[in-house]
Amino acid sequence: MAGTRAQSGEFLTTAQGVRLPDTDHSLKAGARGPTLMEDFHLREKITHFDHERIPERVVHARGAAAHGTFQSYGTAAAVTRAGFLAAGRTTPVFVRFSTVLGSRGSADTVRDVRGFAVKFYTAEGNFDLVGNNMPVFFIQDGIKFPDVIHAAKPHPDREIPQAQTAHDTFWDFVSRHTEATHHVLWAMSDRGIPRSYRTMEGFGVHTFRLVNAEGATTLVKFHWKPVAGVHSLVWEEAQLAAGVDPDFHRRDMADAITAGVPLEFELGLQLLPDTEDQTFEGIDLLDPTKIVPEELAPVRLVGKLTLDRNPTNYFAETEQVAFHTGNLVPGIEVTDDPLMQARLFSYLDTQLTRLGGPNFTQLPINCPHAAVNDNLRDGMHQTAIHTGITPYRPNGIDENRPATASADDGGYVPAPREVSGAKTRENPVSFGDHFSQATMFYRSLTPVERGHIVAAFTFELGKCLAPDVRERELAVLSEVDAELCEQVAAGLGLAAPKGTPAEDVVLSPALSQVVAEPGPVAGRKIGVIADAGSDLAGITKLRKAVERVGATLLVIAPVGGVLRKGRSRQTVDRTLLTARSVEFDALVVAGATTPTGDIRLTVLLQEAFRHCKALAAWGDGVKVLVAAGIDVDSPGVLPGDEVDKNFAEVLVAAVGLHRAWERADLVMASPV
Ligand code: HDE
Repeated sequence: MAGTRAQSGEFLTTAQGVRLPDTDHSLKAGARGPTLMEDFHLREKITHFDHERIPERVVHARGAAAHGTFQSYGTAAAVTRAGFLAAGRTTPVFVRFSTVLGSRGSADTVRDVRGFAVKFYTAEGNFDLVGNNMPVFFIQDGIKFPDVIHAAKPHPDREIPQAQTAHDTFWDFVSRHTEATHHVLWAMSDRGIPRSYRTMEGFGVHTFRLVNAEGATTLVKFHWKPVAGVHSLVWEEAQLAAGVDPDFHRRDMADAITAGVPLEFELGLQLLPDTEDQTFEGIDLLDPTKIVPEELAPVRLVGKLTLDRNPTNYFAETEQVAFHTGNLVPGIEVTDDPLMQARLFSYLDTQLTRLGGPNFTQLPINCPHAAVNDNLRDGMHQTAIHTGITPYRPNGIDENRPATASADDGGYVPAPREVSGAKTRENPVSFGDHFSQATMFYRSLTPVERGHIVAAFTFELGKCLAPDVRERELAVLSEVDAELCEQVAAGLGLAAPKGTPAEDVVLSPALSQVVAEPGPVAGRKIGVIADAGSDLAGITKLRKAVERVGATLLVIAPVGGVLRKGRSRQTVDRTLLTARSVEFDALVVAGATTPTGDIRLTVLLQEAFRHCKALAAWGDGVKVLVAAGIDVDSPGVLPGDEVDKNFAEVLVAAVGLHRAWERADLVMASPV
């Protein structure tokens, strides 16, 4: 087997299987002499190393992935004949999350769109749902993709800045290309800086077409709903994390899976009638800059995705996985969305460069679990040893095998559709509305979320050097919402232009991610600050309580090692040198902890306070909060006497609310 071959046997060998006595010294003419050309081991070792890298993805280069399963509820069986959505089916999956703009080694927490690509290894062949964590896109026609990406990537002269849109060329482009406005609003919202891959929604973006067993069609938008709720970082936290832990999201996912806390998402469908004009309630379903509000078309849950196994090898799996929007199974079809149509070409094409030829489907991670019997032959990196002499049809020598499959045999037979039209390069008129849904998105959010959008625009445009770029984007914002435009303009010290934003938009409260009731806390991290004098038995009690709900407790102490008190022991996970508040969803000071007067402790607590995270302390630990300048009467600050059931419950509920947003006005830097 290709996957295991390189690591079989007891001894270190060459690639040819010859056992090696020494891999640390090259073969030389004398200890101080020149290296000999005949050293085949040296040449093989260096040659292979020289070629270890493949081109990174032109977009979505930075990513992390996990294996898992998709369990169908069977609730979609009436609308699609896709076998993996039938009742009782479990399908293996591989999911890769990514940022879009950054290079492979860039930071996870930058402001960007996140990729959410799912490969279902179904019994009918691979189905790839190559989505994002935002439901709309910057462009309506795939022919513009090189333009938007060239504008968003680092400037070509100096290759600056890395992994972000806060620079002139991006804003130059989107301020002139106003169909991007809705997506830009999403990118500037909290959705651009997710807390974790487990707290992101996912979207297929385009409208797809489902076909059922009788041939009836339904249009559909795919959604992934995170069981953990939708939560984000705050901007300062995202910036800090990019330096403190550039692997923030991939570490979070891998650690949680290792700890037995899988990532969970439910697949949801918005079902829309397949009408002649392919619109719904006036919304053009072929326009990828538009959503269908959930209030108009509910998201029906049809199955659950559980990611519970880390890849064994990053390169072999996460790097070499090749997604393709054209990997479809019977019962799921594409529509004429011109963005999607271009993608159908791009995803196959890009692998030829990235994976070095046409045989990448033979890589273990890309191999379908369904039987493969194609007539594709030869090419770079062919690993199969095909038998027979008839890779063509029709053939008589092999009785015309392999046979073609009818729909009844499970063949992919598209639903027949009339297509006609004069050749033209133009958009339908309905694609001309660039602002109304951006307005809907902005106004549907809570004040704190709107404040984050204002701050994000003010930050990003503040990084643009060309005055006309800032002014033109303000003109765009004036068409979205006057308050938004005025606040950003004030932050930039510019006059706010007057626009004509839509006044009558119907809001969609489902777009907000602020919760009123505590949600699940599985996968969250709670840091407990302690020292040798602390109530270590209390920490044990708290650990049990938070682990019961799937969260992790980490002990932070002035120095490393093990804290001991009486019969209690606590291993130190982080020290004041290695801990930074961004790693934790809540901080707790253990009872009887002595304030160290260490500025790093003050910074740790103050940062968590600024970022509206839950802060708790019991017993004398409360004094540590006070010494760090924390007002213990503030919302989300939870002093207690000891670790009892109530203390733990109140803490878990506060983490479940994600943030004490009531504190936001007090502590978050205002954009203006
Ligand atoms: Fe992609 N996109 N894309 N994209 N995309 C790629 O394929 C492309 C678009 C998305 O984890 C590339 O194998 C074009 C929308 C994800 O491996 C490339 C257009 C959405 C990933 C490509 C789009 C996406 C990619 C780069 C406009 C959300 C990462 C490497 C017509 C619905 C998949 C690769 C992974 C990757 C092209 C637009 C999502 C070059 C031409 C819209 C999640 O083929």
